[in-house]
Amino acid sequence: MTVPTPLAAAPTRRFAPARPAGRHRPPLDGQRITLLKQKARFVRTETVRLISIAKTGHYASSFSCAEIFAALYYDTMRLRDGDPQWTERDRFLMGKGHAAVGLYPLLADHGFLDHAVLDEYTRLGNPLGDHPDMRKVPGIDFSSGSLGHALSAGLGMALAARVVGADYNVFVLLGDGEQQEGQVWEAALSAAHHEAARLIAIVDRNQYSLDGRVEDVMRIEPLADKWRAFGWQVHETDGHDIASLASTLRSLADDMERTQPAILIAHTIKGKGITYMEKEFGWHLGWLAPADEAAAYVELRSGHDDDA
Ligand SMILES: Cc1ncc(C[n+]2csc(CCOP(=O)(O)OP(=O)(O)O)c2C)c(N)n1
Ligand SMILES: [Mg+2]
Repeated sequence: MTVPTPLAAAPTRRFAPARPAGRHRPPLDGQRITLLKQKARFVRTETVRLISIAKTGHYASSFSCAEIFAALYYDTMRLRDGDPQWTERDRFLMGKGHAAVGLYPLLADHGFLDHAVLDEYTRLGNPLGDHPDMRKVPGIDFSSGSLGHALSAGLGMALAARVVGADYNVFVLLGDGEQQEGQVWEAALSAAHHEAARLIAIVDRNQYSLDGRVEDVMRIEPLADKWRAFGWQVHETDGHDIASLASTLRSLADDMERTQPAILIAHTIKGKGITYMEKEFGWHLGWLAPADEAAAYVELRSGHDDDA
């Protein structure tokens, strides 16, 4: 006889109240898109600025998900400025924690931490490290850096919401190289089994990991089919097309009928925004000398990153 666990016995919809007012958003019109593009550019310029303080960092990994960060933090997620512990907030976990340098400026922008803290990025005693620490940084929901764990942790948070009757969404950003971690697939199985519909994963499908093309290191395609076979609802979009990204994320966040977890495969370019970094895996970790840094600002501000 099969004895259902309390979680398995709890269909998601029974625990999903109507979306409260906190999730009303303005129309996704030209003005809104312009704002989101500006925020993505802010992620890139701040990434350059902070890495110049640390003198090493993950430019390319942050650049590929700049639009994803912008869409989540300025359009999709339910957040309350200045209140990083708000219990009703949507959660965000980064499997690819090494790109946290691009996220910290957004946390400061939302009043979760003081802007001055950014200016001391990675210095001794500063809470902001190359990888995010939930015990030190307000607004970080999960400490990451060791690839592969965030989806399992996010699933736990999604199931916890069901138990307490909360309706927050849990977003988990995964790298495409991170898809090679076995733990990701245990979480995938488990989330589908438990019908964790409020769990929304996003894959930054930038084609590269640390030391080469993902397909050369260890093949992950056909990726969408794999997730579908694991019982997930799968979507794909251009991860630099902010309008498409934001509208897809809105529909995933607001879909109260879905009974499966959902995943958005966002096709991106590693290093997007600085021509010589694009698709060049050598820039996974690096440092721009001052003259190159000045040129990087010029290129980023010229709108090269804005052409999606
Ligand atoms: C468990 C684990 N193994 C290895 C590493 C070293 N590492 C750091 S980043 C990285 C590549 C990640 O590639 P991907 O997930 O595609 O991220 P992105 O391209 O967005 O930087 C690796 C292997 C790690 N952080 N954790
Ligand atoms: Mg990658």
